[in-house]
Amino acid sequence: MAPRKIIIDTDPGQDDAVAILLALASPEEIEVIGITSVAGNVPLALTTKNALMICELAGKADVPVHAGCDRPMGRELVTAEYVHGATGMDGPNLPDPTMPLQEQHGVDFIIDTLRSNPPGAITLCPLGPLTNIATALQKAPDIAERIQQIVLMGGAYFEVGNVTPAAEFNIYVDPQAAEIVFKSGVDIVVMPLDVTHKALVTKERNAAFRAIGNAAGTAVAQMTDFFERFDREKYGSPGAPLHDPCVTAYLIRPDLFSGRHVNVEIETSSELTMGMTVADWWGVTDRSPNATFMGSVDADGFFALLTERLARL
Ligand SMILES: [Ca+2]
Repeated sequence: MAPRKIIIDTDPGQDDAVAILLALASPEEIEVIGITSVAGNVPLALTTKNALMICELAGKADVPVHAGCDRPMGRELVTAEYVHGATGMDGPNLPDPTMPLQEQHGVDFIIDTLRSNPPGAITLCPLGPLTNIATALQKAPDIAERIQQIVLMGGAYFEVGNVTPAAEFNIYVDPQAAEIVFKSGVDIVVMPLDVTHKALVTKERNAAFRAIGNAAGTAVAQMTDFFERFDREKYGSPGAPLHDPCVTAYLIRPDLFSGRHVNVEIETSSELTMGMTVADWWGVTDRSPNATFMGSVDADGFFALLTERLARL
């Protein structure tokens, strides 16, 4: 089978970095035709720089990287340096990137790529706030039916919020964008906190990354060393969740994940629950299902896949 063509839309972010490395290490299953950056974990200038650094770390300086939107559609930008550090990717000491940033805006790259490929050929993989994807859908509504699938990290239901009591960070930062995406009619797969909080980097799993011995494995171990202190303190969990790599792992091994095809609506008006993903898990409404909302992951299988693939870089 030909590899799946994807655009990764991202706000790196240590866990974004791991997600991108996994994709770039898996050319049999995934062809990364471009990366678009968005403001989220840190401001756009930093997420863009980090995206370039990750490509170079993977030895893939030929992947086109495009800078996208620098702020949410309807709100002030909220960032998360308290989780990811001042650079957004604290931990390893990576060199400044030398590969070029593409001139074209990320949103236009998404639109042009979808229009110039056959319908159903391109999957979008958003790992941050949905600003670029929603802006593209708004600017070029014709692209919706050309998107094969959107596989995204965002939201939460049983785990509820990580940035407010009700909302997960990516959706909270740009709820208006999320609403546009979830109402787009595109086939959507969601990796919420319900899944990602089951993908914890324990000491043993991080030791396995370190033991790979290549630059990518070492950098991933150092990133995890940095951000796990936050989750240990906050949740008392045995390690940090690896949120975004669930998206790229799904493209390689969908069998590792299970969930339900349900209706998901985004709260955009209540300050108290702004950005909440209201997932009709129990089917208590007659609202039409619009997303496959994942609920669990085979964590051992997930980490075995990650370790095996990072060793290829
Ligand atoms: Ca992210």
